[in-house]
Amino acid sequence: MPQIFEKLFWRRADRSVSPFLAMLVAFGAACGDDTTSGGGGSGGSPTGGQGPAGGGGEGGAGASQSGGGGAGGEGGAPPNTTVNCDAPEGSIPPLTITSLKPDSYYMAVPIFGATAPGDLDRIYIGDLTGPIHIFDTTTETFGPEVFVNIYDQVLYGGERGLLGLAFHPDYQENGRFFIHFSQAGTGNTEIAEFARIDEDHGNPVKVRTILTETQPAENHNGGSIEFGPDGLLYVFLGDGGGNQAVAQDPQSRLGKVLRIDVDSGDPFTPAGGYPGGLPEVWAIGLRNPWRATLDPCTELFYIADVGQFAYEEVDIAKPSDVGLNFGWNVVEGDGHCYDAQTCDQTGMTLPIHEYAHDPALGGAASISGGYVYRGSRIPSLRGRYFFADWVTGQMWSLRYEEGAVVDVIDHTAELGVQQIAGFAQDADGELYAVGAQNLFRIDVAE
Ligand SMILES: [Ca+2]
Repeated sequence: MPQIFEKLFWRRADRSVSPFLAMLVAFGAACGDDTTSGGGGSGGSPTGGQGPAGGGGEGGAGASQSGGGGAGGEGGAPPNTTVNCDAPEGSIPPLTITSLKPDSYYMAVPIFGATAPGDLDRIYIGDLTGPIHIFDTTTETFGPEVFVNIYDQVLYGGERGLLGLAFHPDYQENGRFFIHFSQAGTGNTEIAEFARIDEDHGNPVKVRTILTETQPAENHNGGSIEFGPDGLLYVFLGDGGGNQAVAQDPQSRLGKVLRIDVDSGDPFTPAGGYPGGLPEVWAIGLRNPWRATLDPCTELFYIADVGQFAYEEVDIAKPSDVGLNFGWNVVEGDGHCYDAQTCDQTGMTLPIHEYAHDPALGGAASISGGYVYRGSRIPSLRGRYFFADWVTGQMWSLRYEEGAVVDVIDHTAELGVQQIAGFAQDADGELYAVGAQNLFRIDVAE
């Protein structure tokens, strides 16, 4: 059976191939790729299949809003998530970052974590090379086996590989999940649907291809795929690394957010709505939205768009915002003209936050977007969006309220780690950083 083969292969690969993979990772880091792209070998992060605010969960169940979380369960199905949407409390204590991976468990290039709606004790960690690992947040253990491994369908290297994962809002009932990856052989973009075999295993043989897109270059493929609170799948694609101006062309899928309905149509029903665009185009003007996530409490998407030579940025959008233009490649970051001859910013939606590349840090940078903290262990962090820089090892958080960023905290001294590709958020809303062949949790310093 394919599943058994896959398990055997991975275990074997674990021993024999891992030094080679590790070398590739190290190579990617050292070369840093071009500073313009998504940070060499790994950039990346948690796509959070994150059950949007309880998905279909009726009544209290789904949600988030009360924080009481589990509460909703009376009699009905368990809640899809137990995040805590309460207001922050108290002042922020000294923080630390805790390494969770034992030496005995191997991950080649982990880049993000996702959760499955209704699965309250697990983070599914996406690895650029093809496997999806399981971390149990209750026992704090990995494995013992990978959930699924599609290494033989993936072209891995640089910014290519397994890039995104999203579990269907009704995953507990239907076992459907979706993976975004670079196709073996071509490196082209593919979004495919897969099916659960049992609680611990997905079938590596795909059910069907949802969409494919030709990639002109090896970089700027984007990454995250996320279900919105509307049950639609949002697909975040980069400009492809070729002609960057394509990000402004609504007739191309590159440099876009696509929105599709995977519950109807064959293979999907477009639900984009961008004026004059392909029917699946929902927003335009992105360079490389490597990680984008949904805050289940405010139902806002936080889109971290990797910049070119000078600025990294965080963009915001809510599902009802049809037709946004995030500016690339006319502008980079917060309105800095990139193509000065045509720097008309009319109608553009500029980022809520940017940071400049720091010459003192070598000038290279690549933002790794995270999540809004919605946990209970550190109440003072609630509502803060965390993000990091893959190249420089910096980490920050910010609070976005009533249309503006109210404060930004530089956590680098406490939480900074080199090569954080992305983040993860468990069902309780707690936050983890993913990268450097490890999984880290953000904790209160003892
Ligand atoms: Ca922009």
